[in-house]
Amino acid sequence: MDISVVIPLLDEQDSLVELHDWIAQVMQSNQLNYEIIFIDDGSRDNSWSIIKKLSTKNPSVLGIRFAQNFGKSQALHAGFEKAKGEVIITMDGDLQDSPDEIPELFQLIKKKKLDIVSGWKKKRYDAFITKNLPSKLFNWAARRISGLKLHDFNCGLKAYKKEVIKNIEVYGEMHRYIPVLAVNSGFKNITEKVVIHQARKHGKTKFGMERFINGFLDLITIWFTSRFGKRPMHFFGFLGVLMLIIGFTFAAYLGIDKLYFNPTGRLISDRPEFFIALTTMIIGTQFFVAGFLGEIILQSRSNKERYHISEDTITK
Ligand SMILES: Nc1nc2c(ncn2[C@@H]2O[C@H](COP(=O)(O)OP(=O)(O)OP(=O)(O)O)[C@@H](O)[C@H]2O)c(=O)[nH]1
Ligand SMILES: [Mg+2]
Repeated sequence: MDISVVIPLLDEQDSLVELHDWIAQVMQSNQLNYEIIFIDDGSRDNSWSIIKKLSTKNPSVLGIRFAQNFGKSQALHAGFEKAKGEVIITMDGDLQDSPDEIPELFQLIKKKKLDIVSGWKKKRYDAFITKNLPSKLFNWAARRISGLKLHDFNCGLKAYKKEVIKNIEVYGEMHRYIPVLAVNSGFKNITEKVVIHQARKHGKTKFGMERFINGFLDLITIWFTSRFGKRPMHFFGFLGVLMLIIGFTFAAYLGIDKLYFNPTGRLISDRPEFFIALTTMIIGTQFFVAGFLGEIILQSRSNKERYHISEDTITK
């Protein structure tokens, strides 16, 4: 199997047949072995019955149906689990990504030995204020925080070498950051390719402005987990120690001052230093608790999740 096309979708009944026919035609004319995996994420329209019909007509069509809406990342994850192709291509189900890009993406991964090729909708057919401008800001922030120089994190059209998707866990709404997750697991050969983007023909958009806010929060999570995910105590312990040092310094100052220099002066509990000492010590302790909890959670995970072995490993 050369290619698995993974298509997560929600309520895209009007696009599916055209999308399927187009992909099938591209695959045939390029003589590629393929499968199409549609993941219907709890659609309330006729998407699922259309997928069923397509799969009886074409044996290369598979369908996964979620019992309710679980989100695009979960859909991608389910599709990745099933995918058998050497190269996995994800695309949107709304015909905005062009299947004509598939052969070139496939060649890039195969010939140039790349891990990921990420699509870049350089010329977009979307509203400027509500979509393009926030998207530019978002991508700028994502580049700064992740250190990965991609122009278009949100693009649904991406191609992966099989090992990549079998080695990373997409969860929550992390589908935007699969390349970042991949880099964090040691897949460094990532590039981007300008892809054709088309205006939405049928149906309506599923993501509003909240995607940029959620996307930004996810970015902070990614930053944190990539740096300290495997050693939470180094992060929380550092902050905890800092807080406790501040707290103990103030407490010692108050005690020495009271005992030796100012025994008849103001009550300790009347002085602002007392409250600084108190709060920083409490916060410091909480940081430590957070660190310990993090370490305990980490211990309970299997060792397999902690590293990924490169293909170059010597086995005899
Ligand atoms: N599995 C799954 N797929 C979804 C969900 N929401 C959207 N999608 C799919 O993700 C793709 C992108 O969603 P769109 O709403 O088209 O987002 P967009 O392309 O940025 O927005 P438009 O330009 O307005 O189309 C489409 O194929 C949707 O069907 C969801 O909750 N679960
Ligand atoms: Mg779309």
